[in-house]
Amino acid sequence: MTYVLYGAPVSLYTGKARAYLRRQGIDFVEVLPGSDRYLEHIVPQLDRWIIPVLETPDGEIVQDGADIIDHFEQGPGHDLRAFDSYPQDPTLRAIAHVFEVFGGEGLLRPAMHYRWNFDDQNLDYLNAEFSLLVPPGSHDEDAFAHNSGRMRRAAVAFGVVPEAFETIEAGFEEFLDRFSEHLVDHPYLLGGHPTIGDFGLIAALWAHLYRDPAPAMLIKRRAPRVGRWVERMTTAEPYLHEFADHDGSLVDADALPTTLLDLMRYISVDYLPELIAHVDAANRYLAANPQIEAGTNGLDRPGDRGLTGGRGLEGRGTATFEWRGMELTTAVMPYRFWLMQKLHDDLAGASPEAQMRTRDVFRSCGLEPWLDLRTFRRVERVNNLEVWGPEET
Ligand SMILES: N[C@@H](CCC(=O)N[C@@H](CS)C(=O)NCC(=O)O)C(=O)O
Repeated sequence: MTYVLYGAPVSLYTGKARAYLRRQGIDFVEVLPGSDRYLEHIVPQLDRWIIPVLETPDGEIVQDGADIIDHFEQGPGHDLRAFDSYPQDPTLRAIAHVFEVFGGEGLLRPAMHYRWNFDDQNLDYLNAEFSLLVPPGSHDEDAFAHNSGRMRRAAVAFGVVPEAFETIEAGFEEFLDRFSEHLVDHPYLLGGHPTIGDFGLIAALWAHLYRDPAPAMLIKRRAPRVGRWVERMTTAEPYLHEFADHDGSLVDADALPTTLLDLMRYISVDYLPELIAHVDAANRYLAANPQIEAGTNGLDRPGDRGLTGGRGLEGRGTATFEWRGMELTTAVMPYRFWLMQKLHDDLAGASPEAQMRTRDVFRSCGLEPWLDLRTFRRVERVNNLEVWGPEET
């Protein structure tokens, strides 16, 4: 028996888990979510349709990209991986955590925009690719209309509205330029090997932005180095070329590359305002709903992932914030708090000196508030669902 990854080429979050397994040299096979095995064996255990899911050789089921990574980094698969994906240095580790959240969550806006608002270039491709999400033979126009309609509504919930299109594009081009600059001297975000920061970034950058026709062309034309990083992140063998002589070490936390600091500054503008607004909205919601029992998410359909359930912009579970000179309203996702807590927990375990140094770095990039954002109740994951923990005392 080997590991089985249930996922699909077109899925953003599958890409994170797949890149991790490949870079770490872990033996696995990928099985589609339209397969009998997924529908009859996995869905009943999770009580919802969601990818990625890892099935271990022991039959354990792990849902969620970050949990799949932690199965190897901190769990029973520890001996199988090739390198630490969490940097030992507390400052580098905190930075890696930021990019994990930004890559999977902050880059969702361009990922959804470039997928769903370029129909001339993308639609035939997406129609073909979406056939892999459903049981063989069941893909037709209606199935695609249904699934793509849901995804277009999800895009709106992430802030992809016509007034924002131009700003999303300008922002993503700036990101590509900054990341390209950084990749002149570094094969990966933090130096000689990938970290969870890279695995976060590859989520949006693989399935949507490097594979879908419209953004793929943009990356190839504007940012070939980013394209090569994507390829480097998605092969099993070393793919280093111009970095063949790199010693594989991570950057010096006391002398961080200015190109990395520039990327962090980018995140402070592009994503931090949203995260602050989401934490605020969640705290108001938690204050108004003290009846939610610890260990549950209080939703009618516990498998829903928005703060108040549902999938679209349904009024209550949203936050409105200033973003690049405009007002944006997006759906609040507790999953992001759970990822953010990992930074807080790790940093709390570091020495006072390391905490101070990290704070100085974050302050210099406008990211200091990230270190202090807390929801009144922690987000926990129980039975592969995000739930609220007890009230903090
Ligand atoms: N944070 C989650 C997110 C997973 C997720 O949103 N997966 C998408 C596909 S990329 C999905 O299964 N969506 C199903 C749906 O929305 O019904 C993870 O990494 O597992």
